[in-house]
Amino acid sequence: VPYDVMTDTWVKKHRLIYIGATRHPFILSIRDGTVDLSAFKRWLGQDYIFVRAFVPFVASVLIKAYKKGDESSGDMEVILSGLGSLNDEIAWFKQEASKWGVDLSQVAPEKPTQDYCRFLEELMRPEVDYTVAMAAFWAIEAVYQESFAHCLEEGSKTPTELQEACQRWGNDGFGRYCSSLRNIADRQLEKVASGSVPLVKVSEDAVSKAEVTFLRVLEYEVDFWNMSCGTD
Ligand code: HMH
Repeated sequence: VPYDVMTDTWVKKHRLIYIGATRHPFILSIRDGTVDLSAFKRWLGQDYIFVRAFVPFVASVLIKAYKKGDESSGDMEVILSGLGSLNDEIAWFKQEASKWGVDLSQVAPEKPTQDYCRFLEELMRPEVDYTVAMAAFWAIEAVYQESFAHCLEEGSKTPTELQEACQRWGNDGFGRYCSSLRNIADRQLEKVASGSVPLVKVSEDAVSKAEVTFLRVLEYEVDFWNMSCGTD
């Protein structure tokens, strides 16, 4: 019987909140074509602010991967490709904002955006374990991948003008990138859980910290969608 990797265990154990983050009413409204366009514009402006804060977070994960000194793992290449897509993403946000008449220089971060960005800043600290940071990184990307892929599935009625946005995170390439992040996180969790790295006590602590961090990501994602809907 194949056993679950740690991230599978978490997703099963915290299934309700996971569904809450990946099948949120905002996403369901995009999928069924009833989305309020003012909600989409609000999401666009706030997510631009989030993505700008996400870049230094990903850079901090890259530094942790480098410091680990395991060149053969390929972790740095995966993370670096993520930074590359974020470069495209920022350009896309600017282009999309001008298409919708959203002036990004005038968008102020709302409370859920501020809180989420502050959480990212905490995770950037050098004391934060690579395993914990990788678990957060995977969860953040996976929520968007699963959410937007749902809007592109057979039978969805996503409006044409929103399909490009859904493609950004819902495409197969992004799905494979999320699987790579997940594999890195699971390999790290497996290593620390089995005590195959030194300082077993500290490492076990990293596993529970990583799980708590995963849960916090899901909560921040739900708050972010709620804000976009205007239901926060
Ligand atoms: C809020 N979560 C939020 N924004 C994003 N762009 C992603 C995740 C994925 O990059």
